[in-house]
Amino acid sequence: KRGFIMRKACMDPDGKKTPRGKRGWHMWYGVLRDLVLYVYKDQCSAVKEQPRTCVRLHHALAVRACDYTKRQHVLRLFTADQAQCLIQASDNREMESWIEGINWV
Ligand code: I3P
Repeated sequence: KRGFIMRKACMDPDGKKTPRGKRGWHMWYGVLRDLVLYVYKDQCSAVKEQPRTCVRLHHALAVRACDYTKRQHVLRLFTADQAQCLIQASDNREMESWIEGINWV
């Protein structure tokens, strides 16, 4: 699974709230592979550069973010290090596909 996503950090590792100034939405190109969500600037960088971030998905959980109503097609990703982020997909089908991908990698 791969594609453009919007991402917003909520909790840093150890469940600490992400500090102000770092909670904005940003667009990234995500690649799901081998229990990791690799986060790249764009499609091109995914081929030739190191990822900006690697989100480890072992013992992670993705659920539709029903409590987040400011945007549509948003999922909440809980990781084993107790970090949390929101990911917005382009439509509902994409969101379901990311949830499935993350929960079943
Ligand atoms: C954040 C940015 C986010 C906003 C967040 C702000 O500021 O405006 O869009 O989240 O609100 O802190 P910054 O870019 O300076 O980090 P929402 O879009 O969800 O409102 P928050 O403090 O409630 O997380």
